[in-house]
Amino acid sequence: MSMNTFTRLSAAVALMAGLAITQQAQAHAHLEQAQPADQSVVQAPPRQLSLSFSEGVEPAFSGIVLTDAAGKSLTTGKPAVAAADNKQLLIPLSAPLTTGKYRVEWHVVSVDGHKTKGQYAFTVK
Ligand SMILES: [Cu+2]
Repeated sequence: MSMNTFTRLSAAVALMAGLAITQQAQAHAHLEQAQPADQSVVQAPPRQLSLSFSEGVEPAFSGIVLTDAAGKSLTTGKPAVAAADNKQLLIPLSAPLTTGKYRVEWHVVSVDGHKTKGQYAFTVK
């Protein structure tokens, strides 16, 4: 194999690897929208948290940790996906949230088996 062929082959392999990584990143479940939304201030305490992802998620392997301003984690209901949309993860709240700031740390496994996580915060007025 001449040096020139080797260089071109290496470039082609590097390009394909790059494309594969890009496609994989796009297939992961990213949080697109939340209700209550990130950095929002809601007047009425929400009855549930709704998280909309870019991909379908597996509710059995997905969930959140909800913490109050003092950093105490609160008990939440069992995560489920919306009946007509497995991209939407719903977490019922067992008790109404009192006034204050809350942090949501989420983790999901998308239908392709990839794990993603993140966090956001909202305030109940
Ligand atoms: Cu993925």
